[in-house]
Parts: sequence; C-alpha cells; structure tokens
Amino acid sequence: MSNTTVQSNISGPQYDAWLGYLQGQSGVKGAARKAAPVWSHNVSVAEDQEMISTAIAELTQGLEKLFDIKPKVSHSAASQASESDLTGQEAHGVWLGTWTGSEAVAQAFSDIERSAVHDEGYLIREDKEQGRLFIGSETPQGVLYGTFHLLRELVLDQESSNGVHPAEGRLSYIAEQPVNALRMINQWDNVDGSIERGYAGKSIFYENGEFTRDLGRIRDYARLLASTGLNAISINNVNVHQCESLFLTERFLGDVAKVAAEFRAYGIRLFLSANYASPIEIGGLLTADPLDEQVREWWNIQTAKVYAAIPDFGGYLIKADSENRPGPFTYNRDHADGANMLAEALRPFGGLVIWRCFVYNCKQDWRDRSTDRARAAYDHFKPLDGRFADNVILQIKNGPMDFQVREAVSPLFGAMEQTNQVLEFQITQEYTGQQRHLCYLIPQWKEVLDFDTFAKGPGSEIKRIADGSLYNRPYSGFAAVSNIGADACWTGHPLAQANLYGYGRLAWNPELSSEEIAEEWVRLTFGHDEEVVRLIYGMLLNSLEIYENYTAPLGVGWMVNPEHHYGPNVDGYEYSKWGTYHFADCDGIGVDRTVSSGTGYTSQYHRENAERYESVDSCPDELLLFFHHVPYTHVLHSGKTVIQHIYDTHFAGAEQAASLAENWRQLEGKIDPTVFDKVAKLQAGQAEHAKEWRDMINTYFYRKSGIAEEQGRTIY
Ligand code: GCV
Repeated sequence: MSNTTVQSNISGPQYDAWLGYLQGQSGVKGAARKAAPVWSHNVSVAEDQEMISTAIAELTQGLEKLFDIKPKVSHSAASQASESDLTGQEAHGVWLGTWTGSEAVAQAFSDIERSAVHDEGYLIREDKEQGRLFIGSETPQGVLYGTFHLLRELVLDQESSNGVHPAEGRLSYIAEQPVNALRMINQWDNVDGSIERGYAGKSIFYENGEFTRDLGRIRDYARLLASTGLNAISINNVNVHQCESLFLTERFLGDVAKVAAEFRAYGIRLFLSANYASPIEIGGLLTADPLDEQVREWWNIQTAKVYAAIPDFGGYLIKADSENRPGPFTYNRDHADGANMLAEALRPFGGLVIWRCFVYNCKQDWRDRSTDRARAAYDHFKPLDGRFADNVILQIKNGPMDFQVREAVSPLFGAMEQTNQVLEFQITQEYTGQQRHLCYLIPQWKEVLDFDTFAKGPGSEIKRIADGSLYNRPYSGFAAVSNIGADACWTGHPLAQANLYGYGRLAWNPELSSEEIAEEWVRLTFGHDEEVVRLIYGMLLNSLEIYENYTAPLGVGWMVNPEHHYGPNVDGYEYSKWGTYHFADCDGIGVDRTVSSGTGYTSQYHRENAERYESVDSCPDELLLFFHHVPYTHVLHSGKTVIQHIYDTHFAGAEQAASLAENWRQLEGKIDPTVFDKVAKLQAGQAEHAKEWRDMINTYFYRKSGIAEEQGRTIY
C-alpha cells in the first residue's frame, strides 16, 4: 500500500480499507472495467513540493489500479504549460498544482472561482472536449485533498452503469472548502505498545518502550487519514506516563521527528500529549506551578528544542487535573493559568495548546447526591471564559459524562463565547461494543452537531461552535480518539473502518448525512454489487439504535463492567467513586438533574433547552433517565411505561442483533472469504452477547420493580 521505499510488511484484505480502488460492477477482479478517461494517461506538474509529489504518487497509483494504465508524469516549469504547448497527445491529461506554482492550473479557473476557495480548499474541472482535467488550490495540501477527491469520484462513478457517463454526472466541476480548520485524530497509544481503550491490537507507533521501525505502516495510516481530509494528529495517550514525558527530550525527539515526517508528506501536523508535571518528572524542578519563573523558562526551553527538531510541530494536547493526572490545581492555580503558561512557550513558533475539559471529581462519595459529574466541566471552565490566550483551544467531549451510547450534549458548547473550542468524539468504541459489536457512530455525532444550543438564538447549532463561525473564533474544529491498531484490517471489526472514514468526512463537512457517508464507504470498500451495498448499508445504519436498545435505556448510561467497560453490569458503577449512578430502587430509576429538585444541571443550558429538560413532560424520552428520576410506571411520550419500554427494547435489541448476523450471512460468496469469516464470527458473538445484555437488564429491573412483562416473555 505504501508509495515510498519504506514498505509496511502488512497486507491482506481490508488493509487498503477504502483506498482499494475497486473497479467494475462488483469490485471483483475480472469484472467489466470502465473505460479510462482520456485525460488519465498523462499527468503534468510544475512544482517540486513534497505534498504535490504525494498527490502525484497517489494519482498514478489510483489510476493504475482503476484502469490498468500507467500514466506518464511530466514535470515542467510553470510557464511551459501554456496554451500553445497543449497540443497533440500531450494536450490530454491531468494538470495539478497551486495557483502560484502552476500557470496552466491557475488559468483553468476564473478569478471568481479561485477566490471561492482558500487555503486547503480546492477546485477540480474536467474539460471533456479537450480531454483535460485540472486540480488546483492555494496550497499543496489542497491539491492533495483534491486528488483524493478525484479518485473517490472515479470509484463511485463505477456504479453508474445506467447510461449516464459518470464524469458528466459527478466530475465536471467541483469546489470544496473544509468547514473545520482543525481536523484532528488523537491516539491513546503508550510507548510500551499498548493502547488505552484500543480494540484493534497493539500500537502501530510503539513497541517495547521504543518507537516502531515500521514507518511504512505509519505512512499508510497517514494516507488513510489524509484521504478523508484529516490534518492533525497527536501520537500518544493523553495519560502521559514517565516514559512518554521524555518525548519532548533528546531521548525521543529524533524518533518523533521521523514520525512527523511521515505525516507531513500527507499534510498532517503532529502534536504531542504532554505531561503537565514534566518540569518535575523530567526537568528536575521541585514544582510545576504555572506562575513560577523557572517552570515557565523550562517549558520555553524545552519547546524550543521540540521546534528545532520539528519546525512545523503542532503543539501540546493536555489532560490536567483529570483522573489523577497532575495539573495547576496542585498549586492553587486554575486551568487558564496552566494553559496560558504553555501558550506562551508555543506562541513564538505558531504552536497551539489543546487543553481538555474532562475535569471532574473521580473520588466522589456515592452517598453524596449533591455532586453531579455532569456539571463538572461547565462549573470548572465557564468562569474562565475570556481568560485563555488566543493560541489555547479547549477540547470538550461531546457529552458531559463520557462517550456513552446516549447522553445529553455538553452544555459547555454555547457557554464560552470568548474561548476557542474543539469538539471531541470517540471513534474507538469504549462504551459502544469495543469493535466486537457493530456500532456505526455517525448518526450519534450528527445529532450532536445538529443540536441547537440557542446560545445566540435559534440556529446556534454545535456544528457552528465547532467550526468557529458562531463566535468568530480563530481556532476551532474536531478531535476524536482513534480506533486503529496493528490489526491487519486496522480496526478489529472490519466494519468499524466506517467510523474512522466517517469521522474524517464529517470533520471536513458536517453537512454530509450519515446515509451518504455510509453508502460512500461501502462502495469504496466493497464495490458496487447492489446486494452487498444494500445489506451492509442497512446493517450500518441500524446498528446504533440496535446497540442502544439492548444496552443502557433512556439515556441512563454506565451499566457496564468496571474498568474494561465491556458487557452488562447494572450496578457495576453504582457504589463507586466515579460519579456514574442510575439510582435504581424498587420504585424507580434515573438521575434528578433538575433545578427544582435535583442537582441543577439543567440550568447549564440556554433557556429553551433548560426548560425542555427541566420538565418531565417535555424532556425527550431518550434522555428521560439522564435528567429525571421517575417511577417505573411513568408513561413515556411513546405511550409505554418506563419498565415496559426497558423490556421491549431489550427483547427487540437482541432480536435485531441476531438479524444483523443473519444479514451478514447472506453475503457469503460475495465478500472476500477472510473478511466474511471474520465479520460472521463477530456478528454471531454480538448476537449472543446481546442476549446476555437483554437477560441481565430485564432480570435486574424485574427483580427491582416486581412488575411483570406484559407479554409474558422470559425474564429470569
Ligand atoms: C485516556 C475515560 C476513559 C479513559 C480515558 C479518559 C479520558 O475515563 O475510560 O481511558 O483516558 O476517559 O478521556 O481522558
């Protein structure tokens, strides 16, 4: 898969993921191949720039796989590509480049067209009469994104065998601009080779306390990320241990620089998670107080060393005062003090501090009902609005708890007008089946993005806070915890690749629908056999609701085994210190987060949402137990009682999980046998495990409530 001299030694079905460039009707070798477009035989380039070279390598490799032709690549000076030189056979071809680097490309678009895109945005024009295609951008990065877009369109074009020439329908003119500036992925990889919350094997970055030598695998990952439009990565766990703290030092900086080079070729900027207590742990100081001059100087010097090794280094990602990690609280300082100290060190180099807001009391007393973990991020950070330096971005998880299958959206979005913010999702399926269960997460993320905060009246959706437009912030965007590992198919469950792909596509354009993304991914990955597309597409789109059905009901969350978080355990976190309770007793269940009788969390939302959540009558069913403690006999808007809803969804969910397995079995013979077998096993396992969930949850609530299931189905 690699296009450089460093080759990864991994291969196998699904290693290419969505970049397999399948051709023909079903993507099966030997199927009818579409005729190669006339322009595909020649590629002209006038610039000598690394990312443009990457774009050419990707383009030639893609065209070769798709059409079995080896395009001729001509490198020419910018002026040579003028109109008079475009004659004969050479007049057909692809021209790619930046406005300033390639005259031919610049001339292919009008001033108005060019001014409609900037920075990483790009334009594509196909001139069918002349047999030419142009990909242009202000930046080499934009040219690379345009190239991946072209290749994607060429694969998706293969579907239209119904008389419409694909290029007419899809290609003739494309203008694209990313909606979010920062489109980042966070690795939770440790230098010992393990991955916190990783479900796809060991790290591709590290083994046994050292950086990997398999840079080819890292480059292959970079190309997967870039092909979806991602442009930033932090390469180590936010829980930074002693050993990874040394990434900022001579011990590891050379290795970090090598990894940065692999990502740079694909336009991806490298960040490091840093240990807030580094001045003590690796600097030999006695304090990490952000206002201490020596501490500030230590960060300034260390940061300068990092930039000497990696001039385009992105900056630091910080988890501080969170889950036993060190932070400014130790010195009676606040998070603005801590973040601004690092911002000062990074500012001379154009670096960013990405400071996480996942700050809560993880040593809570379960008897104390007044402390509410959901409140914590807002309570800590809202008072600091306006105090953060301009190169600090707060990274806020999509919900106030922790990536549950259903929880409310974080009220911190819409609460900090004067602060840069990045929205954090979790692609790795910590609480959503750990890549053993199928759970296509894009619909969940879409709901978050489309949520109206009413921060500046109607139309103040979270996507407008994440993209910086609502508050006109200089830095903003998306971050997400990666779901990949050294597994040959990258993601443990082959269909979990759709979440990684979808995350990148959504970060580029949050207006894409879950359906569009699913269909794209299935066609790119499995080809165009209509039965294959229909079945996998259906499986993906139903999977989140199915998972929610047989797991934690009505937004209550957390009914999982402690620590590893896999499998049902209703009271697993009920008497613990983590602040994750459901308060089920013999009469009812749920957390009262109202102002009138509970923790007052509802007041953290703007009026329209606060009122909707405060009242049990207007609170949406799916979040009822997140906001209210109600009797089991409470009647939902659906007309069912809470207890019957629990029973019904769990019976339905287990049946639906069985039908996912059944759907997949219908694909035998139509999918690569290794992938078929792997997914068949996983789906059979999910179906069995869904029964376990069903029976544990139903039995628990039947025993607690003593209320019989209306249809007399088996509960133990
Ligand atoms: C990296 C949850 C996870 C932790 C994770 C933490 C975080 O608590 O279980 O593994 O730590 O979130 O996001 O920092």
